[in-house]
Amino acid sequence: MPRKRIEIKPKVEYLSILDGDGNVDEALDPRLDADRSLHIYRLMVIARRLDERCINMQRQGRIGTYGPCRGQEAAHCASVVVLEQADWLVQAFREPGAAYHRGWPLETVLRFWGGYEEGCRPPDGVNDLPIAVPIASQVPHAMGIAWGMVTKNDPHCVLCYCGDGGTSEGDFHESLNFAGVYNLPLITLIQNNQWAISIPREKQTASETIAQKALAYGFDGIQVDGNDPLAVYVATKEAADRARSGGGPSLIEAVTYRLSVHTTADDPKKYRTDEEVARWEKLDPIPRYEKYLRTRGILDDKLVAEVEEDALRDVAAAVDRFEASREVDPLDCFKYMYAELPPELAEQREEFRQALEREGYGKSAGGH
Ligand SMILES: Cc1ncc(C[n+]2csc(CCOP(=O)(O)OP(=O)(O)O)c2C)c(N)n1
Repeated sequence: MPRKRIEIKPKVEYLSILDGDGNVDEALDPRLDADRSLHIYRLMVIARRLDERCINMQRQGRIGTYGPCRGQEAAHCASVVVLEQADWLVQAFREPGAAYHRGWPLETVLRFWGGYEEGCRPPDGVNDLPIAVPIASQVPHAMGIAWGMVTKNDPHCVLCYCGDGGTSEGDFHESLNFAGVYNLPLITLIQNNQWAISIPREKQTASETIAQKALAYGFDGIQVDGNDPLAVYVATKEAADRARSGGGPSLIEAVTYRLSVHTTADDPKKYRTDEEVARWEKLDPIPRYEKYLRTRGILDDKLVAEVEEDALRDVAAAVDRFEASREVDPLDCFKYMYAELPPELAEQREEFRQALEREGYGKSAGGH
């Protein structure tokens, strides 16, 4: 009847390759080729410009509530690029650059935040789930897809995003537990942006890191500087290679910061200080990465201007297409969840249809 220590193999690596000023650790630099390096940069710039435009559009009443990704671009833009076409992406709600990389037209992202069902439709042939706002719902969905892959001997992987707040949901724990037991090809990337609306990271968990939670489920977790595209890329690439070769799941904690509002319905001044924001502004991933690319001779003033111009043009064109194609049937919101509507929803649908008819919906020019 001894009292003894059970030896486990604790391992939580921390990875950072670019420092706060954009200087690289040569030994860890993955030296991505110029095309791939620039592609990540372009994704980050497009995500930022779309983000800015969406906030303005929400303020003008042209879309609904929007959740910005400002400051977090590296976490999704540098991780999504490791996916192969047949891998699956399960988005949360702050990853427009990832969707764009996977082939989602920007106007589809606008449609989601505009409240149109069409915003949930992935382009044909793209193995992605739509944006999902229910917190941590992404993880069991991704885990289920990964389990499907194992049962079908499909040698691909699933990348799933979740927030730090999401790690306090049962969905997160149940899915990681299952993924560990069945050795699933699941990569869960936590965007630890320090706040879940007004709840700080330290009120979500007493763990020193979120990454270490993987150890309890029998696999590895790594914490990376989430504002460092190179560290995010390397950690996700290793996780994807491992998953595709039968090595099982990974948990990546990307330590980042939400520089903007939680959503357009939120006032962060009520719960965090300007000093905190200013500290993180200095670690903005875009200028850091820009400096690195310049040092490598991949980027110069001319190309920066071109990337900016292209991003603004693409976003503006997407806004035009979004606003030119808003003729949808409001009853669509009943259309996709069930093959056959349960009686109470059938009743609601009928009530809604009658209300629209009474109000003459669709009879006047422009419809709605
Ligand atoms: C299941 C569920 N509960 C509550 C909410 C309301 N809600 C929206 S965002 C949010 C905080 C999420 O924080 P985190 O997971 O850290 O992600 P972040 O928004 O910071 O990216 C909450 C509670 C929700 N969307 N879904």
